[in-house]
Amino acid sequence: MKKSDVVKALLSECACEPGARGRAFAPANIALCKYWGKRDEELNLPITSSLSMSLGAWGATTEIAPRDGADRVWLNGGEQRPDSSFAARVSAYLDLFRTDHGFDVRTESRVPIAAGLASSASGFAALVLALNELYGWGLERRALSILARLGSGSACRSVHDGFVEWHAGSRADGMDSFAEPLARTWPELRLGILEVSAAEKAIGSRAGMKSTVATGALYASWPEKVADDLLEVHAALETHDFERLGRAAESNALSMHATMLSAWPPVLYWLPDSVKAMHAVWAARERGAPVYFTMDAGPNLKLLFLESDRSIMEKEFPNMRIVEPNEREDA
Ligand code: 2P0
Repeated sequence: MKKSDVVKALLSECACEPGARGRAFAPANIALCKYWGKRDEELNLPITSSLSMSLGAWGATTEIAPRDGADRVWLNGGEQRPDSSFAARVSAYLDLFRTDHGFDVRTESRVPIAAGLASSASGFAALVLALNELYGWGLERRALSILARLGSGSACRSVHDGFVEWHAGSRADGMDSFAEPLARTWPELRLGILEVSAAEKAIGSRAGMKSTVATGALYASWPEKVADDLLEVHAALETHDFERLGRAAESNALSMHATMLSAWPPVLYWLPDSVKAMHAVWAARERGAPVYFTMDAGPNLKLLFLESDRSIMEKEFPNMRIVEPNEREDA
């Protein structure tokens, strides 16, 4: 099945003619239980479910308008060359929706692109929400989540705020593979970004994932690990048990990286300073600071802690940037 078949099915009753412009914001998200591995690469259908937390005002705002001629794509005020990977990916995605015109697409992103800080997630989610405005589709979140997934898997979680679960689904057309927000909230939960490097990573997550699934000797154990961790995270969110949450998230992230290390050629996103930072987290925990980390397809650490421990954390990690997941900035 092709992406265009899914689009056709979801938009069969929607207008094809764009309005004057659409504009929307979508938050980045950090997975507490990770998505790593696809059962369908065309539709970005995952092998397992995953669970994330959206990052409030940290995300992308996208404005889109139709234009005559070729697409023009801007990122943070700078026009991107049409053959750049960013513009090419945006244009290829827009091919799914356009008739015979181009688009003017302007994205302002508050997250470093390609440094494992989920920039494609907020970018594609904001683009889909902006398209929904532009065309006046009036689609429900479930359909928007599916459309966002066609751009980037993790983007399907960024159409929601708060804690979000992406159901893996089992259908070949992916109509049961979408994200839903959880009813649970946890206003005291904080995320600290420990940036080790903002440089573009050597291997993209798409290629890293594919290679891990194809060759990772440990990958067979991953679905069971995710199933266990999802139960743990749900239970921890129900009872606001921070240590249970932190342990499940940290263990899930390290297990994901273990599957990558078992691939050939090996996939390793860590830099020496990433390992140093992990030891710093464990040392802080030994000293009694309730802090855990998670990591994505990049060298940076994301620390989980509670607002009540903010001053201890600021002392332990003076370079950390704190994200308040409940702070919201509307477009
Ligand atoms: C996640 N990551 O759950 C995991 C953890 C990275 C590590 O989702 O190929 O950019 O576009 O579906 O969504 C990054 O992968 O990959 C990702 P595609 P995506 O957040």
